[in-house]
Amino acid sequence: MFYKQGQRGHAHTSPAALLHSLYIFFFHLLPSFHLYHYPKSAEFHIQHNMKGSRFMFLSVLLYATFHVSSLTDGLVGNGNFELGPKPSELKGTVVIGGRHAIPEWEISGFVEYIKSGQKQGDMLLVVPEGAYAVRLGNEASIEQKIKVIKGMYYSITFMVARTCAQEERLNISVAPDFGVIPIQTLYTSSGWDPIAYGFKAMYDVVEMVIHNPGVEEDPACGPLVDSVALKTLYPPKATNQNLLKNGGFEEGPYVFPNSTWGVIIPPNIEDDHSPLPGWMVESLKAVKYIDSPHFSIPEGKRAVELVAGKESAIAQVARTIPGKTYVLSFSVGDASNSCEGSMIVEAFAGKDTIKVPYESKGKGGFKRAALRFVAASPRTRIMFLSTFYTMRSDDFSSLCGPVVDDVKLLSLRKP
Ligand SMILES: [Ca+2]
Ligand SMILES: [Ca+2]
Repeated sequence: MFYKQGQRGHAHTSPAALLHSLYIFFFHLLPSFHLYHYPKSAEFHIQHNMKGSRFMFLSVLLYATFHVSSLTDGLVGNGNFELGPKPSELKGTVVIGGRHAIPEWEISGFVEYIKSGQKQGDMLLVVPEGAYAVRLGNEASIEQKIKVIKGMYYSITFMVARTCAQEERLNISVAPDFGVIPIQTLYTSSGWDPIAYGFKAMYDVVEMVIHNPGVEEDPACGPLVDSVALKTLYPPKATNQNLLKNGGFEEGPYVFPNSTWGVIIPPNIEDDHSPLPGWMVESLKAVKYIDSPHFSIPEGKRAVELVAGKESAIAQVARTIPGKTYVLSFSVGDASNSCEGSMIVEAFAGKDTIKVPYESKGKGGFKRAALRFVAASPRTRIMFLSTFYTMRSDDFSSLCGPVVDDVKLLSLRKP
């Protein structure tokens, strides 16, 4: 079940091929138009200084083809909830205006529209983005239909905060998949965790539902949600340069450009629909996905930080040939986030293991390590975890840990 490379490869190449043929088509048909730049999501853009019917024709066609792309790699419609219900649709903070009271969303159940600075009891509610967010009471949900490309992989990133002491959970679903995300553990001292969820689009239009399955006595309990964003994933394949997929973690969920917290990849994620393509997050707790604008990264722009000791692990199952010798090499470092002390990363390849000590001064840096092993079966589980829990020296409420990046698995020709 861990190998669906054919599908993934297809999903990866077809939009690019389509873009390319459209580019060629328009380049020859309309030589005065310069398709000068491929932007982020679908890598496509046109100049805005055009006029006339040909431009209309072009834009209509492009809109029809690329509307989906314009929705990806960023907030979904009103994903930051800055557009709110009319005053008549609110009773205090409670949305009473029906299913469509919050623009772009469909809501049901006890949904509150929260303004930054509002108080709940003696707690001041902080909104992570802009001035507004929503709170989902017992059995409340928010839902949005999103145009996607059937067969493609996507990740959703959203900000969530719990409000009551009880264990809270969120059920996020994009039919037919769903995931229940525990939010009893906060990974950031801001109180808001950016959380990622991955899915494969089974339809051209999918319904993304964020639902609070909780049944608390206090209806005002229930998580706050803000900044819902979507990103297309291009799951990388294993190659003869690396038997692991996405070994550098460069392909992953949307990271809010202004967020200094990284993104939480929640636990119990299977390879098929991981927001971190190729990788599973095993055991009880999350790993953190970090980016180079805000953290020290050993290779490229992205890496993972093992923030929950032995309770969180990332893993991938690689195809191996029994009896053959392999080398698993990787970088261990720190994210330059005041995460100091003696760290140990444990790497596993099937039953073989290596412990890699790393002395972190919390200022960035990394070292390479390698584990040589003989494969015992056609599939070898590669796994990483941190031996210890670590806290940031500047913030004792934030978990942190060693960074793992640039993971390579190669077979040795001469064992
Ligand atoms: Ca907001
Ligand atoms: Ca990397």
